[in-house]
Parts: sequence; C-alpha cells; structure tokens
Amino acid sequence: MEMTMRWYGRKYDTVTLEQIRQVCYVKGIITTLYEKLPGEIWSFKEILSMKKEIENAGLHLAGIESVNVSDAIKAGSSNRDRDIDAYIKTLENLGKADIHTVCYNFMPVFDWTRTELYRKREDGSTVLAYNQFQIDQIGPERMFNSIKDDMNGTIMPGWEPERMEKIKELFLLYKDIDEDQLFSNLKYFLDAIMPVCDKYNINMAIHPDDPSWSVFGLPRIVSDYKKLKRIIDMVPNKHNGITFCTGSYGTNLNNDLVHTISMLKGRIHFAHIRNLRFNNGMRDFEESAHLSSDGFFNMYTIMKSLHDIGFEGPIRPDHGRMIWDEKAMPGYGLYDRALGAAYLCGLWEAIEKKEI
Ligand SMILES: [Mn+2]
Repeated sequence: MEMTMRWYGRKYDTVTLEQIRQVCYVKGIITTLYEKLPGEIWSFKEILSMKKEIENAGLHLAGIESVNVSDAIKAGSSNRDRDIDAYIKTLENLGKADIHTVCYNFMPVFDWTRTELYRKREDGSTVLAYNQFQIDQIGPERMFNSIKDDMNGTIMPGWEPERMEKIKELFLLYKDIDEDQLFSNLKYFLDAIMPVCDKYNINMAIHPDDPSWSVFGLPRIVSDYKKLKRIIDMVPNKHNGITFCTGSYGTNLNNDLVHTISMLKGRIHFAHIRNLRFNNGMRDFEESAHLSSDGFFNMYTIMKSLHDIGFEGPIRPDHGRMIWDEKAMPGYGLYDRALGAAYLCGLWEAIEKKEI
C-alpha cells in the first residue's frame, strides 16, 4: 500500500505540499483539478502541470479524487453521451500522464451529507457529524445553506455553490429514477469507459454512498455488500473497482467491513480509512480519531484484511478531527490526518513484520 493524503491544490488547500512532505509517513498525494466541472475535459497540459507540482515537492501523484461524473450521466439524460465522451478524453489524458487510479461517486445530487461540520468533543477537538433526526426535520435546501455557512471560507468538495444553486432542478432530474435505473445508468457509463481504462490500465474506484442509506428519498446503489457485488459483477473487468471507505460504508452497522474487504479481493483499488463513533443508535455518528478505541471500528482487522488480500493501492487517512486550533477545511486539517497516517502505517508495519 501507499500512504497518501488528499490535497486540493495550492489555491484551495490550507495545507501545503511542503508540510505533507514532512509528515514522512505520507509519500503519495491524491488530488484533483478542483475547478473542473463535471463534463469538462481535463487537458493533458493541465494534468501534467498538476503532476509536476506534486513531484517537484518530492511527492508522488498516487491518484485522482475525483473525476466527477455529471448528473446527465447519473440520471441517464439524453445528453449523457457528450459527457461520457469528455470523461473518456480526460481518462485518456490521465493515462498518458501515467496516472492509474481514479475515484468517483455515483450519488445523486449530494456527494456526502453531514449535519454538523464542527461538533465539539469532550477534549475540545471538533469533528464532522451526522444526525438523522436533524435531516428529517430540514429539507435539502436548508441543509445546503447551513453547510455553506459553516465552511470556514473554504469550498467543500461536492458542495460547490454553482451546483447547489440548481438543487431544485437536480431533484426534478432524479424524480423518476429508482435504484435499478441508477444501476443501469452506472453500467452504461462503465461499459463506455472500460476500453480506455484497459488501454491505459486505469483503475476506476467508485466511492460508497455517504451515509449508506437513502437521504431525502434519493436512490443509493453503493451502500451494502449486495450492491457492491452487483456493481462488480455487472461489468466484470478488474478496472471496474471500489474505493473502500470505512467511514462511509461503515455508517451502516450491518455492513461487515472485514468480510467485504475479503470478498472484494482484486477489486479494491483505493482505501479511505477513518473511524466513527455512534451515539444513541446508528443514525447519529461522528468522525472520531483513527484510533480503534476512540470509535467503533477495529482498525487492526481492517488493515490486516487489506494486507491479506494483497492490497497495493493508495490508502488515505480520510477525514480527521480539527485539533490544536488548526483552521482548515472541515475534515482536511493537517494535524489529525498526519496522526492518522502515522497510526495506520504503524499498524501496517506490525502486520507486515509479523508475517516474516
Ligand atoms: Mn471516503
């Protein structure tokens, strides 16, 4: 595995590549061209300059998160082929630049949902949190406004203002789309992009829905093992794979993380590792420290099962708490993600050395 950290680019991120380099445990960067809208082509030149910047800082561009899939593709609208063509051109340019891991999601309207970006914990740190009761009380527009006011001057991925201005239109677009239709739209997209993925050895890694149940009545198809298996089986190509995100997939306590990892051997191309603490039942959770004892997940068994399936892709510590008065995009401060990376590397080293 390669330990990585997500980075949004010099213009948007409060954390610098030079700081990430000094984390030492982290050798790879997961990034994106943040300003690109879904459906836009990423030029080879733009990709190369992004890559050079990372390499000049002594780091390795380990993968893209994300090349966003347009709503036309997700909803299967009449103009989806145009967006799929643009996606294929982007993949081609990424392949030519020797980039082989691409994360994406297929969630209608919202990339992820939280009700709080700064829930204060007993020790004074703050974390992102979700409470279903609150979601049930507010509509999507009110949720968007409260998240927007809470972003600390940053722009959260998936919550870009231009996109959210169209929220009513987006809900209309998905009005008649059920899970089966969404699966079939995903298959259509994957069938179209697999040839370019084969040509350039690009691993597509779909991100689980976050949280792993339907929010605001929207369909969800990347939320439990049966659905993951359906995705894997409907396009039987190793380049059609999964981003195994413990903090998203694990929101549903019925999902067995370790079992799922072992069943998806060869098809997990990227891993996001974080821990969750559940309060008052499963539909109120917060993003805890990575340490097993601070949350619900057994990080040792998760890392061990990734190790045992021969996982060689990038891992990132995913979100962290906000600690030591850091001001950063919620979930994406340097300090706690660095602690998370160190902890996960420690587990991995112990697992590897035990095998010898
Ligand atoms: Mn994730």
